[in-house]
Formats: sequence, structure tokens, C-alpha cells
Amino acid sequence: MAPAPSPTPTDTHCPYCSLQCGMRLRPVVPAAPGEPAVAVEERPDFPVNQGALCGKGDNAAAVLSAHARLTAPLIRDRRTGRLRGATWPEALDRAARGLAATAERHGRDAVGVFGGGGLTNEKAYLLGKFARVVLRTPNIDYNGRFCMSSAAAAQRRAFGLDRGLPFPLEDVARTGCLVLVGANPADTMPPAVRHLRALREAGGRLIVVDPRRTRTAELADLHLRPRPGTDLALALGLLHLVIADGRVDETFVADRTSGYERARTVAMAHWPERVERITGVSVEHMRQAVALFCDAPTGMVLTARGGEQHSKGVDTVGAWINLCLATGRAGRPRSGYGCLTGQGNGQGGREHGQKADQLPGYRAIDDPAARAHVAAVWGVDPDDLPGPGRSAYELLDTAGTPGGVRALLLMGSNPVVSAPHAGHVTERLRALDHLVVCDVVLSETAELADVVLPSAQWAEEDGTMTNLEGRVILRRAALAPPPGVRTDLAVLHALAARLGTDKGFPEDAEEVFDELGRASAGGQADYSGITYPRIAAADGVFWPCPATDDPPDHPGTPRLFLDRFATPDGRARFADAGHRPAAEEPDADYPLRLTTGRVLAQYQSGAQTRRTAALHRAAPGPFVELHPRLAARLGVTDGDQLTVTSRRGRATAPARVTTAIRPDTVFMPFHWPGAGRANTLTNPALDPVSRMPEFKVCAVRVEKAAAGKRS
Ligand SMILES: Nc1nc2c(c(=O)[nH]1)N[C@H]1C(S)=C(S)[C@@H](COP(=O)(O)OP(=O)(O)OC[C@H]3O[C@@H](n4cnc5c(=O)[nH]c(N)nc54)[C@H](O)[C@@H]3O)O[C@H]1N2
Ligand SMILES: Nc1nc2c(c(=O)[nH]1)N[C@H]1C(S)=C(S)[C@@H](COP(=O)(O)OP(=O)(O)OC[C@H]3O[C@@H](n4cnc5c(=O)[nH]c(N)nc54)[C@H](O)[C@@H]3O)O[C@H]1N2
Ligand code: SF4
Ligand SMILES: [Mo]
Repeated sequence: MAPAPSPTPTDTHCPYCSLQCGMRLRPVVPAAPGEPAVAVEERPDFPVNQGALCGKGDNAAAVLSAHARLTAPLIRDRRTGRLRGATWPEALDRAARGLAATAERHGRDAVGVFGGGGLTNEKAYLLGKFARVVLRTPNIDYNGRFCMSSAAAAQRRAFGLDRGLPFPLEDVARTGCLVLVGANPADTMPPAVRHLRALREAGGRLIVVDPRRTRTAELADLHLRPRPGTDLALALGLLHLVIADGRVDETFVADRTSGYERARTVAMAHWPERVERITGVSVEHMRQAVALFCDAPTGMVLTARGGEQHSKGVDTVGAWINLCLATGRAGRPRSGYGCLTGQGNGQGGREHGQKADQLPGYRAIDDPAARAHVAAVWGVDPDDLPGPGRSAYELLDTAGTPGGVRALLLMGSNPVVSAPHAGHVTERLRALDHLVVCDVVLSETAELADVVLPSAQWAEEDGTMTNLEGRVILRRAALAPPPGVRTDLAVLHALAARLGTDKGFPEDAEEVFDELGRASAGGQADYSGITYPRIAAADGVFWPCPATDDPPDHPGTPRLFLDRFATPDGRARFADAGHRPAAEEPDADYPLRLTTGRVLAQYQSGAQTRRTAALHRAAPGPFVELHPRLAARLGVTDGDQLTVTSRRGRATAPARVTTAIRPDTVFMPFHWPGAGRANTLTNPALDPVSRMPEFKVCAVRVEKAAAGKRS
């Protein structure tokens, strides 16, 4: 059962992004029936945000309102074909029967699970266990595949381990030169900007790599504006200049890395003029970047989705890591490569088993020792654990087809809005025999479900999250969920019981966490030394944190790689890929590049933030950013309705004319469903290693929408 509400303020964390800003929830008398009984307040003691919150965090309590959310289960009426209210036993029976029926008819692999990086560690862990132990299907994956999977794969290749940042975020303020690649924290992680300002005040330099002049780029000493999809060439061009200028840290390369010779050969083939032609970044700007980076005593490169969401995302991140390795900006204090993970628990969500190829503790599902360890904790035969399953897009792409999944349990994602080629994905979801969605609101994906189960929210349940620094933090229940709502853990417990497994699916989050600790013990992401009281007593605990007797409490690991990298020989590995074009380049029919991303006031598919009045007012709908020169060529003025067409579909949204974007590129945020849905257009071409879709570049045609044809 959910814990009783606390009469005093509760220190907890924001429901949204990977900063997991600390906040305090103060009990209040609800403004009206159904309104939340808590108000968000500052919590200055948490070091990541030091009290600051963005508008999403400030307004987070709005979605607790009964008017915004689901308060009772829904099932699809077989007669009318519409969703209607149902009791919990009725809805759970229907959900479980559908999953079991599909497994019986089409085999266990025909039942799939789709999770989310916003789920707590406990939920992610139990969802993975549910898939492997109850459903016994290999087909579980999650929306983190759309998020930082390319950076994760590149970090594992280079360092033998991936943790978003290998150091606390505060370290950013103390480096000499910071390069932000495809990251716009001024809009996506606003409180982090204080660390960028502190960096500048301490004399550090900031380089931003982004095709758009964002609010983040405006803070920079140098802004490089590559064409979308050309960062790999840019990073290689910078390495070329580092080598040509004799600025390689030969001692570091010799002592702590492997594979340099091959990387050097590849970089030498990317001479500056060639890179200028590919990227549109001038040789002069590249030289300036190399001078800023190499003149500073220390340096960091942080990538986010702009550099990663490409069909060559892994190689691109690898090339940025190469730049760090060649200059000795890694594995040393105040230096290193990091990825700004995105979702609240994008990090922990992939460490504990909702990723198709992983078991808890960041173990590989095809490693016999890993299987044996986890199977022992779960009390099952290792041979009964399924192997690796399909990646997120592949799972959705084949849904409802012979050989694909035909029943799906979806928890914590809204792919109708957020998946690439979303029109096709919506069709696939409609083709399922059975769709069960657990959500806090009636999302566009929940609208397609056969059964919708209303979930409790962040402020109504306990649970841990692992933020972008690898810091495990604790969310605390501040109030009870509404009567018709259950926790996701309670749902998994009930479904497991109905499917014949009545042990091993506790509803109590702390109990799940303790089991997760045991399952992760000895793995890379070892949480076994972390307990709820230990997290509560500190500002979180950084993994790895093994259970040890000596010292009795392992302090956790805020900084990684200072002595050695996590590869078998302790050396970081250079990557060796050369430039290649995007999966879809502009041509006569589709002459422009479309890139996509975020705005300050909306979060992801917008399921929660579109239902928040203040945020809706701040960012009420989609738009297409385009340069005045392009606008003039198209005969378009600000606010005109535009049609954007790609090989996959057509979207309509008003023009936003701005010099902040390259004339050969247009930008759309992806937070809205309907006619302005950016993902109607995006290309599902996948990175061959990470299976990350190419959200950040596809070819489009832009036209002024014919009057009266506003679809
Ligand atoms: N307000 C808000 N904040 C959020 C979220 C949200 O939805 N809204 N989501 C959270 C999540 S899950 C994530 S993953 C993070 C994402 O955080 P970010 O990665 O910062 O966000 P994006 O807007 O997706 O992309 C960042 C930048 O990449 C640029 N870009 C586009 N194409 C390219 C390219 O080819 N190369 C380069 N170098 N840059 C390119 C875009 O212009 C954009 O400014 O934000 C988190 N925080
Ligand atoms: N074009 C384009 N598309 C993109 C991106 C891009 O940059 N461009 N970025 C991609 C990235 S980085 C990401 S992370 C994805 C994210 O896209 P989605 O996976 O759609 O993420 P959300 O919108 O956060 O969806 C989370 C859903 O879970 C619900 N929810 C929240 N908390 C809980 C909970 O505790 N339990 C349950 N059961 N439900 C909960 C919310 O109400 C919401 O409906 O979008 C991707 N799509
Ligand atoms: S930056 Fe992220 S964690 Fe912090 S308040 Fe905003 S959405 Fe919440
Ligand atoms: Mo993300």
C-alpha cells in the first residue's frame, strides 16, 4: 500500500528531467476539491540545483490535480469500441487475460513490454523482472533507447563503462574549457546554467556546437553551427588540427589509451577544408575551437541529443571522446567526457533491466555469469531467462505483425507522439491484439489501449532515481494517491499474481530496492551498498557503491576513471570511424534538413506539461523555425501556416522566422500530437550499434499551407 501522507514538509525531487532537482513539498489546504494538497517550494541544500527550479518543476503539482489525471481504470467496451470506466478487479482481469491469451496463441515472444526512463529504479527493475520471470519474453525495451543509448554505447566502447557524467555536475564549473555538443541546457536543464555561469566567472571558456543559436549558445565564447548530422566530421576535423598543431598529449596517449594510431589515420583524412565543406563550419572557427580547448589547462566535452540522435550517434560520440583522449582531457580531475542524460531516471532505468539486452546491475543478458547471478536472486533457473529482445523502435515497428509482438504492456511512455515515424507507429499500436497502458494521464497512446491503468505519481510514492551524475536519490511520498489510483508496483504485483506468480513482486518500494541491490551486486552499476536511510542522510549516493564490511559503508563513487578506465586493460579505447552522411540527405524533392528538439516549457510528449495551465500558456503549440532568407524565398512571413513534408508524412504548423537557425535547416519541437506532430516526419533510420533513431536530421520540403487547407 502507499505510505500515509506526511503532515510536515517533504524533501523530494522533481518529476521531470535528469537533473532531479531537489524540491520541498509543503502540505496545503487544497484550493478546491480534487486540487493537490501540496505546494512546491525551494530546497536550497541540494547541490545540483541549489534551490533553483525551472517552470516545469515549479508547476509540477498541477498534474496531481484530479482534473488533469486519470482517477479510475478504463477498459475498451467490446460493444461500443469506446473506453469506459471499470473497477480495478475487472481491469486487471482483462489486462492479464489478454496477455495470457496472446502468449498461448502466438507464443511468449509475442507479448512485449515497453518501459520508460521516467520510472523509478524500483519500477524499472520490477518491470524487467516481470518480463523475464512472469511473461518470460525477451521483448522488453524502453524509451531510453530514443534518448542516450548512443552515448551509452560509445562510453562503454571507450571506457568500458557508461555513467552519464563520470563526475558531479558541479565539477563543470571548475574545468578550463567546456564544449557542449548538441545540448541546450538553458531550455532543457535551466538550473544547470548556474554551473555554466560559474565556469565563465572563474575564467573558464565555453564552446557550443549547435546548428541553432540557442539561449545556451548565447552564453558561449564560441558557437560552431554545423549542418545537422555532421558532428562526426567536425570532431574529426578538430582532432586533425590538434594532431597537425602538435598538441597531442603523447604521454597520456601512451600510458592510458589504446588504438590511437588508427584514430590518427582516420583524423588525418579529415583535413579542415574537407570538414568545412561537409559541416559548414569555417576552418577559422575550427582553429579557434582547438586553441580554446588546448590552451586551457583542463577540458570537458559534454554531448546531448543534438550530437547523439543520429544513425551514426555512437561513432559521433566516439569521435568527441577521441578529442578528449588525444588531449589528455579524460580520467583526470576537472576533465573528461560526459553525456547529459535526459529523463529523470534515464540512467537508472537502463541499469536495472528494462533494456532489451541488459539485466540488473548493468549486466549483459547474454553473459552466462550475469544470468546465473540474477537467476539466483530471482529464484529461477538461468536457462529459463530469455535472451536479448528487440530494440524500442524495432519492437514498435513490428508490433501487430506475424513474428512481432501482438500484446503489449506499456508503462511510462507516449510513443504516439514521441516515436520516430509516429504515423506508422500509431498504426502498429492499433494493430495489436491487446494493449495495456499504465499512465498518470490519458495520453495519446493510452487512448489506443484496451486497458488503461491509472498510476500514482512521484509525490504519492517512494522510490529512487539515478540522475545524470549517477547519483542515486530518493523521492518521498508526500501525500496519498487518490482512491481510484494504484502504484505501478501494485499493478505489477497484481498482474503477476493473476498470471500465476504470487511471490517476488512486492508493492513496497524499499523492499524492491533492497532486492535490486542484491541483483546488482558485483555488476558494474553496483547498488548493493546503498540503502534508503543512507540516501536520505546525504545528498544521494553515487554508484558504484558495493556492500562492503571494510570500510563498513562504501562512500560511493562521485568520480570515475581517475586511476584507470573500466576496460579489461584499464586503458581507454580510441574510436576509428570516419565521416558518413545522414541516412537521408536533402535532394531536389526534399531540399531542406529538419531537426527536432525541445522548448523550455514543455516536457517530452507533453502528456504532463500540456495539461499544466501555466506551461500551456507559455508554449501553447508547435511551430517551425526558419531563417528569414528561406522565409523570403518561400514567400512566408512570421505566423504563416506551413506544411512540412518528408518521405513519411506531412505536418502543419505556424512559421517562426528567426536568424537563430541556419538557412538550410528548419527546426520543430516534438511535444505536440495532431497536425503539428514533428514525429510524423522523422526518419526511423537506426544507429547500427545503439539502435537509436535519427531524430535530429531528415530531408523535408517546406511550403506555405494553402489557405483553407489547415489540416
Ligand atoms: N524543457 C524540456 N527539458 C527537457 C526535456 C523536455 O522535453 N523539455 N526532456 C529531457 C530529456 S528526456 C532530454 S533527452 C534532454 C534533451 O536535452 P537537449 O539535448 O539539450 O535537447 P534537444 O532540444 O533535444 O537538443 C539539443 C540541441 O541539439 C541541437 N541539434 C539539432 N541537431 C543537431 C546536430 O545535428 N548537431 C548538433 N551539434 N546539435 C544539433 C538542437 O538545435 C538543440 O538546440 O532534455 C531533458 N530536459
Ligand atoms: N522528434 C523527436 N522525437 C523525440 C525526441 C527528439 O529529440 N525529437 N527525443 C526522444 C527522447 S530523448 C525521449 S526521452 C522520448 C520521450 O518521449 P516519451 O517516452 O513519450 O516520454 P514522456 O512524454 O515523458 O512520456 C511518459 C509517459 O508516462 C507517463 N508517466 C510519467 N510518470 C509515470 C509513472 O511513474 N508511471 C507511469 N505508469 N506513467 C508515468 C506520462 O504521463 C507520459 O504519458 O522522446 C523521444 N522523441
Ligand atoms: S531542470 Fe529538470 S529536474 Fe529541475 S526543475 Fe526543471 S524539469 Fe525539474
Ligand atoms: Mo530523453
